[in-house]
Amino acid sequence: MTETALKRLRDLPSARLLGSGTPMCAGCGGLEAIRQAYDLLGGKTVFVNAAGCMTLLSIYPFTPFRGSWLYTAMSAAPAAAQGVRDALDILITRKRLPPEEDLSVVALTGDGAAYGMGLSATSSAIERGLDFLYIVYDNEGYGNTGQQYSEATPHAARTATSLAGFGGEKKDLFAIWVAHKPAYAATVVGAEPLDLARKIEKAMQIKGPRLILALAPCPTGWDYDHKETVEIGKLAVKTGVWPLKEYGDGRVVHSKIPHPRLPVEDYLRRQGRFRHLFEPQRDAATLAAIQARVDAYWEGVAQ
Ligand SMILES: Cc1ncc(C[n+]2csc(CCOP(=O)(O)OP(=O)(O)O)c2C)c(N)n1
Ligand code: SF4
Ligand SMILES: [Mg+2]
Repeated sequence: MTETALKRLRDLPSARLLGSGTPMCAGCGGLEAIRQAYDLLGGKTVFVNAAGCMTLLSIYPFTPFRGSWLYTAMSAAPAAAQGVRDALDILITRKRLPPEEDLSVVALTGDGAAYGMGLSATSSAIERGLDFLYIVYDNEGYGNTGQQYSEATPHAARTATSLAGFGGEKKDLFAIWVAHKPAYAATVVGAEPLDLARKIEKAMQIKGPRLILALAPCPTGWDYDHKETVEIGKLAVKTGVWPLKEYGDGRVVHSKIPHPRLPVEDYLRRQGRFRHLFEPQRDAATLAAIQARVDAYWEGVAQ
């Protein structure tokens, strides 16, 4: 990269150079999770990456991935993953690629693609039994374009397109995957690295459609100090807002049950996107409704 190009990247507001000279926000929880996953997945992979923050990791002709990387439209990652998988299989059948040099196909998208624009393509890919791992970094909004509301945005969170801060409920993508009976599905967060690593390793042993759904605390979109990413990720788990669980062999098992479960306020009040629930006066009704929904979820879980 030329000095001029590097200078232009360094001068981007709120951007920090990481690794390959990539402009990403400091404290990005999505990057935290993906980096940990990549340490295990390694270079024998083809990453099929739909438009979003993580497409900024690769700036032509540079990429931090040791394997291959392919950029797709927001809705198309699972369809592109099918094409890549088919191409690899054809090469192996024609003996142009030794089976031991086969690559794992990994779709990588944000929540805007996974919960919304790409959901139809995802459903079809699972239905066809496509052998791929789908990693979603869920920063609960269209982060790359300024944190607009997505179908993963939690109720009452302020976004660029829901100023009053009251949208619908966050869509349950894990449940949608489970309804398709995939080979494997799991939720993770970068702040719980052992749980994340165990689930990635498990997913790597299985063939078929597999989901790793990572909550991705986002200092820029969620409006908090970037130093707090790990703390906020841990609070998402300790308050029960982000249940850590996995699906396989026809049943869902929780990998971590928070005991005692902290009040959801401990998580919400750390983030500017929920500030209107506390200032200028406390919105007790909305806070109670959010707590009640989390309580209801855990009441249905064998403790
Ligand atoms: C069909 C389409 N509409 C809009 C865009 C512009 N766009 C690029 S990235 C992005 C946000 C994607 O959100 P998400 O999938 O959650 O990833 P994040 O940006 O949060 O990493 C949008 C809207 C696009 N690339 N394609
Ligand atoms: S906007 Fe959020 S998800 Fe995107 S790079 Fe910045 S911290 Fe990461
Ligand atoms: Mg997003």
